[in-house]
Amino acid sequence: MKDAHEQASAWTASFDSGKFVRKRSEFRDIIGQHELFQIDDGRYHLYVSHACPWAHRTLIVRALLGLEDQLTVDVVDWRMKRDGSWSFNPDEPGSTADQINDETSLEGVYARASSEWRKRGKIGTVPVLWDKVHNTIVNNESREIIRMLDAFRAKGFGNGRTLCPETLTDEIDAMIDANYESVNNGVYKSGFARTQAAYDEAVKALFDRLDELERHLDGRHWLVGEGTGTLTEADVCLFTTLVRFDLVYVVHFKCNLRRIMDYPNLSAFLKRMLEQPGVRETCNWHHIKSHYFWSHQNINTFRIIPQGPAEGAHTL
Ligand SMILES: N[C@@H](CCC(=O)N[C@@H](CS)C(=O)NCC(=O)O)C(=O)O
Repeated sequence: MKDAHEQASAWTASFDSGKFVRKRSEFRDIIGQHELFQIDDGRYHLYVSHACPWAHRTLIVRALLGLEDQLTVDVVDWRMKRDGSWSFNPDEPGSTADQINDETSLEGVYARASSEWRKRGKIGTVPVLWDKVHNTIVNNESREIIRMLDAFRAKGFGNGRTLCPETLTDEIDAMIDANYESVNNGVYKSGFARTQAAYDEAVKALFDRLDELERHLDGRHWLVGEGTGTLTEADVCLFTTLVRFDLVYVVHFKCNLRRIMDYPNLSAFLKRMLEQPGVRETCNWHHIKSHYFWSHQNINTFRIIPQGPAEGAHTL
């Protein structure tokens, strides 16, 4: 029991009356805002996990904006260590070595960026945006990273598309905010709750918001914009949670009032996103499923990875 307790508190940072409280991202520089971090050809690198919904956002935006040549990527092993840390394992299909810093763990990358990192006993999260010129971490907050990638367009990089048109920025931010605590973080609050009350509260907020989104998507293709809408960052941010829902969260995080496949409009939204060129290629089902069930031993003691859902029992 002590081990399980320690494991959870290392990577979740804290609990408040049994409620899961996510830690703050620590590296918050913005490319282009400071002369230290300019947008130069091929200068930046992403460290991601295919399992992680936050890191997945950055991979999707990279694909949709055609920034593959600009941003190199390394992928950690899907097995998160008991203390919540990530390592590199090039022998694992879908994972890579650390091709930039030749570290064996993401902790090593964080330590290069901050000499204090190891002393402070913190655990580094994915995604990480790395600057190859100054050999440091620019930012480790997914929402800020995807917004920065949009700015590459101004320097002529990528396919010229935007996922954050200026006229829609406020609407996009409001939509991302509205989904963050209830849905994106809500599934974790449900799964990691340590009291019945904390769990009940999280599940109610989660499904109330999914019900609202189901109604919101009636007659619309995308969350934000005129008419049927425009594909924006808000869709990407919702998608990475929805795409893990029937596969993992329903069982592992006890989010089982309904599945996404029980919501016609949310299911259609999921399919529509998966059909966008480049998006399906960013989804590694094996990493996603194995990671959660194997890594969170505090809520799945024997690390049994379920066989299902069978084809036809999910929306993917
Ligand atoms: N706020 C961060 C959250 C990132 C995050 O929590 N990533 C998880 C993986 S899903 C992680 O790396 N956890 C390791 C840990 O917390 O020890 C973001 O959106 O970028």
